[in-house]
Amino acid sequence: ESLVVGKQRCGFVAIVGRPNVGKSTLLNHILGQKLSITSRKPQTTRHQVLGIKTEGESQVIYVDTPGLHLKEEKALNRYMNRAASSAIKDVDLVLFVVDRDRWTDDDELVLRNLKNAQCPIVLVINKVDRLEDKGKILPLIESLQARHGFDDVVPVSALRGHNREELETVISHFLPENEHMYPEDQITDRSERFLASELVREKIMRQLGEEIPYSMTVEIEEFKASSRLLEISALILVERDGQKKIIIGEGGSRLRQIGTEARKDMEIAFDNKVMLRLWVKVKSGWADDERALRSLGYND
Ligand code: GDP
Ligand code: K
Ligand code: MG
Repeated sequence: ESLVVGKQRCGFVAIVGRPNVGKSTLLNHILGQKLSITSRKPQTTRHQVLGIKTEGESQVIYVDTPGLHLKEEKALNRYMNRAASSAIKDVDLVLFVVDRDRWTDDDELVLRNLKNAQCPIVLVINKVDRLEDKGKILPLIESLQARHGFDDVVPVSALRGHNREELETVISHFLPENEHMYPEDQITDRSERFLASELVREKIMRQLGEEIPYSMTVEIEEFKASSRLLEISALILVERDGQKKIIIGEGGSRLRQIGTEARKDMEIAFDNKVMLRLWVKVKSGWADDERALRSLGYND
């Protein structure tokens, strides 16, 4: 009688692509939990987020990245580009996510950046649920393959879950033999404070979209657990007084709605009753001030 014990596999997988192709949606779907915030607004993801998934002998450590983008005037943009470029170093696999048949200059920029990657690259064609003509997918795959020679190509719908398991099977083939780095029930390297601030930021982005610039930020001032509930105070920092008024809304109605939605998500995420207080403050010019960015934790 012999006992066959599989060797553990563990590796880092970077999810890259221009803003809005569905990188964070894909990661959340793979993890089966909301970890990375998503919205229709580009640049919702501002920090590098690790998502960890362990299944049997394999552990995948995903790195969701802020999208690379062309404008570099502001310190915040420079930070985001640095984070996105460094994500493709020291990983075992890159998932290059594109949006079905829409190829843009930003995709081109990301592809150019990938020329420096030392690891295999899998092309993930997302949002296939929105392809009007499914017959277009094969010619698209062929033309992208001819230009780059990807190690594999997988069409998916991150939102509907279509082909997710196939993608995970492909990923597992690229994992090196390594011992697991995290306990099997851990899904992120981020703190609960960080997740709380991201949930508030997501509600604001979703409700206000274009009215609020991506330079808006959320700081958790208090995160206190008592026997019966979690008390969380969050400070929303904006650049101008007009933006503060928009977030607060008439008679505070908008802020209340943001608070209610964020609290519901926090109660699910933290499995606890939550009392959430929100404040809005104007901090002018912070997005262009490297020192202020560092004091808010944007240091890489
Ligand atoms: P990211 O900027 O690349 O992280 O993109 P997000 O994950 O934030 O997604 C951007 C938008 O695309 C959101 O409105 C998502 O709901 C939507 N989206 C993502 N994946 C899919 C998909 O497979 N199908 C459709 N129809 N929409 C998707
Ligand atoms: K987005
Ligand atoms: Mg994202």
